Amino acid sequence: MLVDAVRIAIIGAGFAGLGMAVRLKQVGIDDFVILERAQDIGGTWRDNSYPGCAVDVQSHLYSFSFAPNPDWSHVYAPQAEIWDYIQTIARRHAVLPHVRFGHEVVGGEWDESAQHWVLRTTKGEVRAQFVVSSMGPLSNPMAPDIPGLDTFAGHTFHSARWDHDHELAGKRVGVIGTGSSAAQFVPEIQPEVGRLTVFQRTAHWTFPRRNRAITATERRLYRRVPLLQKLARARQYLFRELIAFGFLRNGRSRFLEAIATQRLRRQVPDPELRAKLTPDYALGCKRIVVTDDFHPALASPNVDVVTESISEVVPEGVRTADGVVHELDTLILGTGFEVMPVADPLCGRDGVPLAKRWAQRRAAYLGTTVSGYPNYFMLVGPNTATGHTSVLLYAEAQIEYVIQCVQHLRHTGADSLDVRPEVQDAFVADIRERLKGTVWTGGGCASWYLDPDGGSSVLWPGFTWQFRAALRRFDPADYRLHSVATP
Ligand code: N01
Repeated sequence: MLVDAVRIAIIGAGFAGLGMAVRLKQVGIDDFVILERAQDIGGTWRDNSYPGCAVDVQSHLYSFSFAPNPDWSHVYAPQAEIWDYIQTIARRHAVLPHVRFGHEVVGGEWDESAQHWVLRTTKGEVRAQFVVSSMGPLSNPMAPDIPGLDTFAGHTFHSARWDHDHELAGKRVGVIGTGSSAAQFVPEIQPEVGRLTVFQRTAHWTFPRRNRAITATERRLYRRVPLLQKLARARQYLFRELIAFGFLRNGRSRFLEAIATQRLRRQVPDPELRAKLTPDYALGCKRIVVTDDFHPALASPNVDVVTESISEVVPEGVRTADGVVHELDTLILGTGFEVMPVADPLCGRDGVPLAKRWAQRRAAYLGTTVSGYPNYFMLVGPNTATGHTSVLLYAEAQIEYVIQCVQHLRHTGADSLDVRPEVQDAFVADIRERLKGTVWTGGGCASWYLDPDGGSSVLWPGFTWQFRAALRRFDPADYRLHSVATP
């Protein structure tokens, strides 16, 4: 069995993992590998290629501050361009030679005596002093738990694994789900399909997107005067931080809801359909769908929005609770993803896999380190998202924190650090307390943000600047340091 011994093993060559690699290179750390299960880099921006796939946070903000791109074609760049950006920065910073493709991490243990991780991958063993897990918070598509799904006689696929060889023109197409993904691909396929049946379990609040092309003059200016691009990014950042004000208190954002309701009235003239599309919970409770064309597409003559709950899938199509069978040729699942690190297979000091430890609720210190898992870091781990802004703001803060940890061990000569359990517990208790006063836990909705007990181990209950401030300075007092010589 192949044994690779490195200082740092990064799991996942998606946006965050590659960002980590670029920053390691920039600070002069070269002794690392990126273990990637697929045959190409890009993570979610490689896998999600459905029609209309694009970012719903402005691209100047949805990119790394240390790798600005003055050439974004649109305010909200399409998937191909984001994937290209990821590939460009990976090439420019020479991180591709570090990527081990086809290496899926299937398990791993912390070796206490040697003070390093032993990772088991599908291509052999990798030993590393540090592990940075950047497996993506939403990387594994989730099929809905609907009886009979595999009995469907037509063709089925998930939005995150779009079947581009499957012809939709003129077909009877069903879509399950009305979240951010469906809101992007439904307007694209609606004009071409014969009949579109959209199964909606919960109405989502939407918000204007107003995408536009960035002119050649603007791009030239951004190239010549980088400060202008920084200012554009700062403006977008501040605007999104303002939105967070509404989410951090448990009340209704009447102003934003009024904007969304007015728009729905303009876009959907039919009162019956409008009633179906009007949410009955506070805006922000579920992730807001940023779109201008989803509701107009649903109001098109060849579309039915079905709100009866689905009872089963049958060979002919989908049967709803009222007994109606909606006959279909193709069924597209826009049903979202497994949430976060439940997939993480590494075992800590006590031999318990993280996935098992977190079966009920995920817990980490600063969303980044986990007590009992020495030298283990997560990017976009628990409580590192707010849904209103760029997740890369969180990832970048974590990347810098990881670098500080690695450098601290080098300076002190210690081999490992492990967050003190009492520090982690106090942090998690504080997060839980602060979440109680937010729209996410009190806004009257069910969402993938929530844990079974009604709390959330996904969301950060504050502004992004608070998260960044919390991670700005690594405090050794939060950790126990070990070395082989002095256990
Ligand atoms: O998934 P979702 P998504 N029966 O989980 C429904 C990111 N993203 O792929 O609301 C019937 O939001 C479910 O219904 P309900 C972004 O973070 C980003 O759309 O649970 N329906 C819902 O309508 C986003 O939040 C971009 O009642 C079922 C839908 O399926 C995240 O990815 C673009 C069901 C799932 O919505 C996920 O978005 C796209 C069932 N059994 C996505 N199970 C950007 O632009 C689920 N549903 C960055």
